[in-house]
Amino acid sequence: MPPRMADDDRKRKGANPGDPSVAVITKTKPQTKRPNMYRVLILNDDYTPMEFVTHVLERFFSKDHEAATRIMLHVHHHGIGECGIYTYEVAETKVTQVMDFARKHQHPLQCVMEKK
Ligand code: TYC
Repeated sequence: MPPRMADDDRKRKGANPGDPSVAVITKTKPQTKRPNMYRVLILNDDYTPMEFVTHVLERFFSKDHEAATRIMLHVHHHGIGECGIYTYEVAETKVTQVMDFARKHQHPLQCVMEKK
């Protein structure tokens, strides 16, 4: 003799996984993954003119003159500083633009990116 069940349990017993009469509702994962972000940094050196670095920050990182000067002086005093945070391809483009521009003007300014 099968063991006696409560009414609720007996009702639930009817349909089982694999039973074609059972509609399975699958939860789809919300597609809200954030992209990896990359910090673009400039490095200090002894030769690149301060005004050139300030200009680079205005031209390629859309900083106003005050913000650009503040970042340039931070790099001058601390050796390295953040220009902005971007997705991989944007960060890569910024680094290339800065390096090409510095080379064109024969300045040793270095620009790198690092994963956040
Ligand atoms: N140290 C440079 C100078 O005295 C100025 C400078 C600032 C250079 C920031 C690079 O990323 C830099 N002329």
